Amino acid sequence: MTDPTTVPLEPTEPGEAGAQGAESNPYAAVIFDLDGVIVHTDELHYRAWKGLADRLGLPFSRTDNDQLRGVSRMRSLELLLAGRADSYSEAEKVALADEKNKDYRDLLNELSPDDVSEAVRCTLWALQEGGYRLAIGSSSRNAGLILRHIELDGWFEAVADGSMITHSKPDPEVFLKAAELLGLSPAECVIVEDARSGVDAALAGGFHCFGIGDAAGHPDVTWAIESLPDMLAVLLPGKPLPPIVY
Ligand code: B16
Ligand code: MG
Repeated sequence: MTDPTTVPLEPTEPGEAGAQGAESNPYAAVIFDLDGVIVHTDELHYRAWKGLADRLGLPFSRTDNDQLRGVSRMRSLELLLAGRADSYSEAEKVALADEKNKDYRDLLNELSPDDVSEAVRCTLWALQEGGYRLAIGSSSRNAGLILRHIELDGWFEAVADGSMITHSKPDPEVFLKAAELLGLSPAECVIVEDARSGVDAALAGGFHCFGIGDAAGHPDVTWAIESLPDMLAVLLPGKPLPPIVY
């Protein structure tokens, strides 16, 4: 990960108070992206989109699926249809997106608490113990359902999802909504994202942002991390990594 000692923790507009045990920074809350950060649904999205593409006789690869991270459902459909998008009416496109979503929600039944890594559980536990408030900022309209399947719904004080916004990432709307639900300013919240469009959204909203996976390669991300517990070195400096709790 990026050495936190080389990344100045100087917010442009400091908040009033950091979390307990983190007096050296201004953050009171952590807003997590869901898909790709808390749980990996890429393969389930792939299977649902691939089924639709096959029925339409269109090519769709896992590499194509990677391009849809953080992208809204309707925008994802436009990308899948590519040059053929104009052959469908708006009503037909909505019906196609609904068809994919029905298959995807059926596939979500495969998700269980076992799909949440120990690294994720450990990080959430440590942040909560350290006094941070936790929230979700996800483009997915299925965020609530996913959280229920993985049984983490009780961990997040606020959940802003795709059903509450008109503009998807890279627009900052979903993160601003999460901050609003928490009653905090962007300077008091830090974002965790796996998609480059999500990092753009965070920065556009005035948030500092951890990038993991593909987002770690974003040139402007505040901190690039390899695994989720790496963020604890920044948010809970000097504290030993807690034991895995589940
Ligand atoms: P849905 P995130 C995003 O969630 C996914 O990364 C993206 O692949 C998906 O197209 C989008 O949600 C919309 O999802 O069809 O369930 O509404 O990464 O922002 O948590
Ligand atoms: Mg994501």
